[in-house]
Amino acid sequence: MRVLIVSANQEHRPDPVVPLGSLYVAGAARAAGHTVAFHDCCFDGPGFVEPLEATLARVKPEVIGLSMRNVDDVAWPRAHGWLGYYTEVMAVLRRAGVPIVLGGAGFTLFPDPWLDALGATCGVAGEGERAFVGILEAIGRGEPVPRITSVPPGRGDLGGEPALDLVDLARYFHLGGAANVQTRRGCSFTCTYCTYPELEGRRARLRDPAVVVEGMERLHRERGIDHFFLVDNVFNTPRRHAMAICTELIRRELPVRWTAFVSPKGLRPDLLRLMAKAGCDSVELGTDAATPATLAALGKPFGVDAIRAASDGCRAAGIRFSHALILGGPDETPDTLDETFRVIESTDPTAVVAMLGVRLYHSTPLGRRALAEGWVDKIGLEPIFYISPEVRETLEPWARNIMQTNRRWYFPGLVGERTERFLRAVRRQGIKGPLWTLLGPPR
Ligand code: B12
Ligand code: SF4
Repeated sequence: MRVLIVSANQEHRPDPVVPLGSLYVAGAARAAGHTVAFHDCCFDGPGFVEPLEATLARVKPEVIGLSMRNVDDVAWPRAHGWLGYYTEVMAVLRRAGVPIVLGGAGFTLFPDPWLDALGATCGVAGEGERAFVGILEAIGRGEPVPRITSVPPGRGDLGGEPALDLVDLARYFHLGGAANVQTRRGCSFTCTYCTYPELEGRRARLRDPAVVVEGMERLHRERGIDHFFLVDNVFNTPRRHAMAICTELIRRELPVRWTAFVSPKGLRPDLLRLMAKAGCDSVELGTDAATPATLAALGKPFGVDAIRAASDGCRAAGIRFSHALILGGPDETPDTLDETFRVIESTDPTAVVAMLGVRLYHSTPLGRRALAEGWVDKIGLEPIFYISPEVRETLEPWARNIMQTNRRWYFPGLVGERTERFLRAVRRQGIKGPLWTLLGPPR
């Protein structure tokens, strides 16, 4: 069957990111014997219609898969949603007159609302590799397909390879500063606002370290990629897997740098040293909050001591680190905001990336509580944020004040066009790795 997969994502903040998920799905469809073409809208901007029409005319697909990574930018108060844009993409795709299958993380979080809004044939909620191939087979046999194929979290197929040859990886590397790699899926923690367990399941599922590192080595050898972003939700759990990945990188003496998300929980100095030896030069700590009250309200599995220890461990290992924070959530008060600032500053991070308010999803404990207790009437495609009543009026001015006086504090919801232009210009100079490494004072 002739299949076209369209990656709609056009978000360039903080960087354009390789559409890894849809490439896994494309790889699975190709491995199942289908002829797969890929159309990437990422760099087409508002003029995306013409190139998309040209691809439809050239490929003449029998089935289209539309990948929807982002619903919005989760960046209050700016908070930009993508519903209008996806509607325009669908209007073009519909003209092909063939079945359209929706998928991706953004779709998985709101399958019914998306299908209602966009009127596609059907969608896959969850990991798409096996489910998409199943849908192609059913369509090929002329059988009806369910409106939503739900893949239970954690039950996807981790065996395949992403079809990286179908995208312009060099352009992503140049403008985004990294290529993506996934070494595992799943998270067993229970942070109250987080969608990751719904997207990836609660049990860690591991890729073979030798296969992961071999893929990195190939990209380095054949395409000169020397910086990777590990998209694993928490790289340092399970610890033995993280160590196995590092050991394999060291064994192959791969001269690459990489960045990963890590949790302060159990981030021990020996692992950090091994990560540094294996090429890790920066980590994003999923700190979220830094007072006992707000850490508890977000369900974080660690305390302030762990935040300090993790920060010290990064510094000792020579790894630059940022704290990712979510400010203004449950139990936030003016005092906890100030305390968070003090604690975070005392760890002397390279940078702080702080979201304001908590984007609500109906599948998370916090979203369910918000609906049950009447904090909000509805959670849907237009981003809606929980902000603690005690800081509702003061959160934004508090953050603006910090932004003006502290270079290393970065608020995606507030950042101005000037800073963004600067960061884009820096990227074009060939700087690799996450841009937050450039925010703080020179070291
Ligand atoms: C790593 C990551 C990042 C990294 C990316 C680094 C990089 N170089 O790639 C960074 C930190 C930069 C980042 C930034 C952002 N991110 Co992010 N990110 C993630 C994360 C943890 C993993 C994404 C990933 O690569 N997954 C691996 C692939 C294999 O999985 P997948 O894409 O989901 O694909 C599978 C399925 O979705 C499905 N599928 C995908 N496409 C298709 C197509 C079809 C047809 C079918 C059937 C199925 C299908 O099958 C795939 C394989 O199983 C997810 C959360 C998560 N756990 O998924 C959030 C997530 C995708 N990000 C999110 C957001 C919002 C953002 C930002 C907008 C935040 C911000 N303001 O900075 C930016 C946008 C960046 C951009 N340019 O798009 C949201 C999107 C939901 C939403 N509210 O919109 C998520 C879901 C997190 C969340 N809040 O719940 N992100
Ligand atoms: S915030 Fe991080 S540690 Fe917590 S559930 Fe989500 S992915 Fe897991």
